[in-house]
Amino acid sequence: MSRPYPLIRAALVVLTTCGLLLGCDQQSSSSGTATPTAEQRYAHKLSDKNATPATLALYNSLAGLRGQHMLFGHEDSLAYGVNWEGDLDRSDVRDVTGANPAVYGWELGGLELGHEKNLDGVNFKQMQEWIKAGYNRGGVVTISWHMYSPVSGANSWDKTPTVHELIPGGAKHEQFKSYLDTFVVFNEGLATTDAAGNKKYIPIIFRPWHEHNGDWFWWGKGYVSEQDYISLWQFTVRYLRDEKGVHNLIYAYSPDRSRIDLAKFESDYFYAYPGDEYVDVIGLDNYWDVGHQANTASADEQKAGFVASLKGIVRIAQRLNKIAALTETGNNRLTIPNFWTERILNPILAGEEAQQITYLMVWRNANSAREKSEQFFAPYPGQATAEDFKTFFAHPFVLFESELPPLYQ
Ligand code: BMA
Repeated sequence: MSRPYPLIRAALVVLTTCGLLLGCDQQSSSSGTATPTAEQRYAHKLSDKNATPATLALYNSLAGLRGQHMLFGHEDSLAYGVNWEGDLDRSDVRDVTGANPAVYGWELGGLELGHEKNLDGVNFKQMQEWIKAGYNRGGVVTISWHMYSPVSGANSWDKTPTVHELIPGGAKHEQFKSYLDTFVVFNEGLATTDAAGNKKYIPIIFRPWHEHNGDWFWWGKGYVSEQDYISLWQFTVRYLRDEKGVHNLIYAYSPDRSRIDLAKFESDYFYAYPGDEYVDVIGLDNYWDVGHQANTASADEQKAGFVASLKGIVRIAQRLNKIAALTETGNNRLTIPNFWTERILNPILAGEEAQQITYLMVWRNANSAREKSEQFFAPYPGQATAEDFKTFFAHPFVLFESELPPLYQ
């Protein structure tokens, strides 16, 4: 397994403790040893040059684990499960394995309208508590946003062209800013103040405007020009970072695999890419290669496609000195026997490249009684893949929350 970066990072730490050698102006500790700044310590830079030390540390910690470990994540894991709702400290993932996921996905859709609950019925105040609890246990937080259209008022699956009105010069630009402001307030609500009066923000892998190469969201291909999508993304980053001073975000870009031709992976992947200065995580949403109902390819062909798509993002990430992640994946209702080992773990471990992804996250386990539909991507006790999921959990390559090293220092 190749692991170049931990060595580089260790070397940097050694080098940068020698203030005289580098002529840097870091502070000296009381023992006289120079303390490197976060910028000096880390090999991987974020698009936000003023990112908080904890945010930069998280990014570099994930980079440092590459090739050795991959974090497992689950959307809405603590909020509800297939057969339960209302427990404040429970997860289908933990019911099966005894451990929480390492990465917690949360979703903001509806926050922009002042709703108390998101579009899937998760109370935002409670979501903040779950975010804090997961972070305090050492977990990783990632947030997506199925934003309602400020033009039509309908949800994110509405096809009314909207983006052109949101970007600077657009008729709904001010309203869009007020939508983004709701996240600024939400983010403030996650912060704590230390004894010295300094605010501490929770690092968040922020994943806006996802699957934009698909045609199912109003920010998707067909309802927005490539340039306007890029403007939307860039404005989102500049507004949060530069105008609102939000410095705890790691920006994840996540096109959908189903709209990428593997024969021209890079050109398809970079459709409407906002630019290296606006993206930190080279992500991919890939349901297509792991048993999507519309994919008629054989299991072997799908596995090959899965690996090829992961290699594609890993190569891009390596070239750009960023990290790669499988930002969404999963087999809805888990109908494939031994899904976790045969369709996820073994293909990832088969070569050196795919195993450089830093995390993967499966989507939510909808509560069957409330939503009256079967939709789940992680097993629950008794589910057909539960035993196989335990094997996946037990593999040293895969990290759940209880197995995480410190990621924020
Ligand atoms: C989708 C489905 C929907 C849900 C949405 C936002 O993929 O899970 O049921 O409303 O994500 O979480």
